[in-house]
Amino acid sequence: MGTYLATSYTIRDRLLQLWNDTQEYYKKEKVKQVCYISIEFLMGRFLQNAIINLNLEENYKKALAGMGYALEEIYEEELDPALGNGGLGRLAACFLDTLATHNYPAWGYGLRYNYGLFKQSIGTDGEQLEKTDIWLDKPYPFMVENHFIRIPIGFCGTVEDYVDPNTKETKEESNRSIWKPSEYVIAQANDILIPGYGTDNTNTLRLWSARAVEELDFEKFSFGDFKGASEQRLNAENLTNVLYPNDNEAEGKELRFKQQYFLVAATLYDIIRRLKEQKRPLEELPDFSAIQLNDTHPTLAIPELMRILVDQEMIEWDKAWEITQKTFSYTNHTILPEALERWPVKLITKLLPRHMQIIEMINWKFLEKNSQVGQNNKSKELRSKLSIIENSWDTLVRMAWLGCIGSHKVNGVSPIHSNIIKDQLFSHFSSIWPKKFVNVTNGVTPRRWLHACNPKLSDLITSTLESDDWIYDLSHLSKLREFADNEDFQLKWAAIKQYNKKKLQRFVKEQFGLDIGVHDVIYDVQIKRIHEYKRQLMNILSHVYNYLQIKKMTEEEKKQLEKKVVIIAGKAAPGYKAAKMIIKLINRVSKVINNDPEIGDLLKVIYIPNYSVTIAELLIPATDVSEHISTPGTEASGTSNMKFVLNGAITLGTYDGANLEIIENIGEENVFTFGIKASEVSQVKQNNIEKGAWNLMPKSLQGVLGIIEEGKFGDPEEFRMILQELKGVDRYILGNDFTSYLQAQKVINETWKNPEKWWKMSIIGCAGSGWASSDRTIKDYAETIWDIKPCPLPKIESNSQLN
Ligand code: RUG
Repeated sequence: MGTYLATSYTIRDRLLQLWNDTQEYYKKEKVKQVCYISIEFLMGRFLQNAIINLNLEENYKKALAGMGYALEEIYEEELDPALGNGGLGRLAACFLDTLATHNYPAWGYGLRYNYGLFKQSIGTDGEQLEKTDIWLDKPYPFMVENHFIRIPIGFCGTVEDYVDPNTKETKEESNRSIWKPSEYVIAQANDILIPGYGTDNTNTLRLWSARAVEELDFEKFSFGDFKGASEQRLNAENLTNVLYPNDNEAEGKELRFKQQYFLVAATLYDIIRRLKEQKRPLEELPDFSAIQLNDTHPTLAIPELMRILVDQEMIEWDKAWEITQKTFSYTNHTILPEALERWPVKLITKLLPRHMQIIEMINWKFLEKNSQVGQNNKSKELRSKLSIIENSWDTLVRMAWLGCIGSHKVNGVSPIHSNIIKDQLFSHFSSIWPKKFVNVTNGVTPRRWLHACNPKLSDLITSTLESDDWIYDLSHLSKLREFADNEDFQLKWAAIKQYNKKKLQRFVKEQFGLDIGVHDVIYDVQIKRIHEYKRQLMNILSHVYNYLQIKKMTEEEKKQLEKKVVIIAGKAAPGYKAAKMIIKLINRVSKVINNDPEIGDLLKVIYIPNYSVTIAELLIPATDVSEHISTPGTEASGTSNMKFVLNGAITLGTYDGANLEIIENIGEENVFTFGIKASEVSQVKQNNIEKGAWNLMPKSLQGVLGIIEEGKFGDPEEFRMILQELKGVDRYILGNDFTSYLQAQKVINETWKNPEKWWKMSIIGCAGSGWASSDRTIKDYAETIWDIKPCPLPKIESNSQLN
């Protein structure tokens, strides 16, 4: 730990200087910035990223070797902060890397949770176990507490009429009121410095942590009430204690709501403070900063900004609304109904009484303008579709509606997803504002997801292209196409895959004591959150089927078979019963298959616990086939599909999310596709409901379910819920897609027998991944939504202090 800390502090020192220079320069230039608000930032390890971005890896290696240390081993000592659940938080982290790399003036704003996403282990019965991730237990050199930035955030209390100090009158038409919160919590800034690759520009990720207004109640303390004396502190700190462990599912807890408000209130205060520092009026906010709302979690920023403008800054409502809409834009990341946040009006009224009034006013004004008033049913129907407030089991505020209405642009994250939100989820809004809805396809940073995690492949690409420009502009990869058939190049390419597979092989041996082969074995990997729509269940059921087939084979037939190692990793939300059952089933199946001497090394199934960014960095470069098999229309984009294809894995995928972009860019002949299209899903679902999924299920799958019910993998009662779902309505249409999924696996096995074809597909995949860079994504946002421009720090100014 000591060497790791010492190394990290040297990097931090350098970053602090660059950061100071950058911030001063942005201020001087008065450039427009973007503020990216996200309740999650899944950053991954920092040290290697910073050393690489600052182009210091060789220097550090040499210097440390001189002292008897290996830099790679020092990297391994770093913890991996888990301040995110999955794709949404990791996307935000990729964006920060790109923004700094391309010199965009940018800020990330999030929460510094005391406990990250739970640590997952697997119990003796195959079940998921959860343990608190106390990541702040160890020093974390890359986060700096900024003592100058402490902001009081109010909650609850009352709302009073505004009285004009001159006329002593209240004016209803001013829409102005005074909120008097009854509780306060302090938001403390913690800054993580974000270095760009090959530039001095260093941006900020500001994470807020909660503190009490008064750390200790001295009166209580002096009367011996020690517990009571620190009660306020504990209550306040509780606010940013935990990251809610849900991915694609809304969490309806009061504390979560408070976290959301805490995040946006502190952030807006900070942005406006910086605007005022430049002595600029509030009317200039949209020219000072674009604010991107990463999903609906930060949409309370809309009524909060209205409150600041109208109640505090005395700006007239319509003008305030114009500023607000021009400032915000909102990204939708899901259409799954369970993930669309809706907060009870009662809860908002209790915690943020003034904000509830503002939301009602926004809604009223919007409906007045956009739905005909009248008593006929049609206009009532339209009003209820458009209304931010929904009357269902409770009176609820639809946060996605608020996001749409309060922003000038709304984007989805892949073409198919953006079309669904425009034509289905928000069709009523897109007919009012056709130009508001746009697509910005997700991307990943090539620095972390190829250059750093797969150094050998990175070197091969650089030497082949005779330039490392691709690290900065991924479209250069297209030149690799020329080498796709080249035998010598294919051999080098394949050798690197073998090297990465060996690394993974060693890990598997160390962690699980399991021997797996490398050379003639297909590594088939599915790593992502465990969710019914992502269909890990279909994956494991297919391998039960394959297992049963192998058991029936003669020794001769077995010799013809391709060997396969199936790897699955991912966490399930602790309250998500079906997902936890799927994990248990995977582990039970794995135990039976891996210990069956008749199977030997023909098939192995490995569940890797505690999936993280670091584990992904090990697995992705070692993968031959990567699975992205969600039900069409459910995965908004997916981003690991891009990381895999970039690293030469061939996609086994459905026609969903960004798989479609992969298909379009590299050609369907280079992807293993299967299953139906999104447009066919509703018909299949309807058939399942009408005829019963069991009756429509292929015999192959019925047989697999039968074996589970016979108790082959333990008491079938433990899997009752997922089995019943499959036999009943099968919402994610596993039954329908099972046969073509098995067929695609056959095609994979056949293709594997032809190495030239295999490596050609692999190389073409990488060559056709230029579009998958987050650099392209950010350029799209900057040009079509944020209207910001790069502002590179002049080299001489900053370096003069450093050299
Ligand atoms: O599930 C989506 C992924 O499809 C997507 O790639 C990612 C980034 O856009 O966001 C994921 N997501 C959506 N995570 N949480 C949500 C809903 O809040």
